[in-house]
Amino acid sequence: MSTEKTLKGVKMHYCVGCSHTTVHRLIAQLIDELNIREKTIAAAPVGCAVLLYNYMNVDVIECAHGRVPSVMTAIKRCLPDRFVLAYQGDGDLAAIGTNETLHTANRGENITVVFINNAVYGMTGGQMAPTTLPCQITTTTPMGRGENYEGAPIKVCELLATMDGPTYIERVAVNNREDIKKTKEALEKAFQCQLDGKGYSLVEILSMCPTGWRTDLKDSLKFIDKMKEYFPLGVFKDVRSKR
Ligand SMILES: Cc1ncc(C[n+]2csc(CCOP(=O)(O)OP(=O)(O)O)c2C)c(N)n1
Repeated sequence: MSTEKTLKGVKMHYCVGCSHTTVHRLIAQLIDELNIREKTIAAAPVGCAVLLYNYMNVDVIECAHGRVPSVMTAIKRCLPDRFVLAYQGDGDLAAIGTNETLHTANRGENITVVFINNAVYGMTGGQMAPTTLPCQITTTTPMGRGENYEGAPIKVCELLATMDGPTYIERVAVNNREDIKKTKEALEKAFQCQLDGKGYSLVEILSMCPTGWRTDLKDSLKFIDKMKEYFPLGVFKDVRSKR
């Protein structure tokens, strides 16, 4: 095994306060700690993390918007010994890719999904996402998201936990040191779930997007607390001991 580190020493393009940076770092640390760099294939989504391959020293495949779970299903089935990591935003996973997400989870594919919930479409300018909070102002909901018109936010963990297929589903956040620690622990459980051949795992991470939210860093941290009221943190499904 090479001793080369997973995180490349290059400047990232993400905005100040964006949580993609933190999550990339946690993932890269874990890949190094678990010594799986050479067997990892990551999927980059369409969204702000589209340039993931610039930052991680692993094989990365670029997928069409929302199609990450289907591409990763194919890769894992053809190369079952590889560690397959799906990385997706909320627009990618829960809007254009809802269908793929539901069926991949329902089939219990042995893949790991990292789901970045920042409550907006970041890359395209802060439009409403399926996870945008009620009353939240975005560029496409200038009066605030109205539940009667735009519908209520989709709770992905709760939804997937109703299915028999998934093995491990947890929601975490990265807005303070304690939550970042818990996020790493959740990611490790999800990674190990796949490495042990136990099936589908998903970790949803409540993430900051100060640019898309039009907030400063202080208010962005407060907004995560608001997100936690609607999207409670915790484990929604864990049947690892039964598989
Ligand atoms: C088929 C297709 N439809 C729409 C787009 C435009 N598009 C690019 S990124 C994006 C949304 C990304 O939002 P999200 O998945 O939440 O990721 P984030 O940028 O917030 O990290 C959209 C709609 C596209 N590239 N391809």
